[in-house]
Amino acid sequence: MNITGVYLVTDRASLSEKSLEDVILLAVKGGVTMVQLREKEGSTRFFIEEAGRIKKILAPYAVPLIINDRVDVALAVGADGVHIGQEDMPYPLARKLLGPGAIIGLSVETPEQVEAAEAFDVAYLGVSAIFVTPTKTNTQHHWGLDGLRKVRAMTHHPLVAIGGINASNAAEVMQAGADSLAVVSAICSAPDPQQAAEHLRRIILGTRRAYQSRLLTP
Ligand code: TZP
Ligand code: MG
Repeated sequence: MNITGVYLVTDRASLSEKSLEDVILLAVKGGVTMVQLREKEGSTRFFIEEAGRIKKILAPYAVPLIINDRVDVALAVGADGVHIGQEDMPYPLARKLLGPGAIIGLSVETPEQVEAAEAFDVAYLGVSAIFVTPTKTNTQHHWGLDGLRKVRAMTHHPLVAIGGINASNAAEVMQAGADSLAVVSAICSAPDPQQAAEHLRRIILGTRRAYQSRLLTP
């Protein structure tokens, strides 16, 4: 699994006037490569129904659907994977239940957690949170760009950076070692989610091109 590009993480509270389904469709048209459905409130029944609707929206674009926290919901709808935190189901159990083909991402908030994740065959580490963000106020630790560089040096797992990322800092987060940028408000709250996704995608492509030309320059 190639973990690169713009990764949309959903949050109903961050929506302005568009529905979540509309925002997801526009974001995917703008080039988002992964979508994580994150429903912190509401019933299990609603989560499953919503996940089924979003799976249908994503299918024609071959964009994977990742379920936040809930392995049961991922299994129920046949999602592509789950994103788990340090207080969710332990990684080995999630892998056992979902099987070898599932995309499983794991949040890391401390260097010790990065080290412990070396034993796991995760698809990516969610480096959380890079910056302070009003979208999630209970984040304990902020890695900053230096912290992200340290994580990059500690692990070979692909890194998805999350927390306070937007078009104004996306390039420096990529340069600090992220493979993918996960955003909530930069897309969910944008007046034009498609344009917002396109803008982030272009920034990521730009940093990759700069990196490749450095590699090719003798
Ligand atoms: N996990 C760590 S920070 C965060 C999550 C879900 C919220 C990121 O939101 P935003 O709006 O992209 O800063
Ligand atoms: Mg969680």
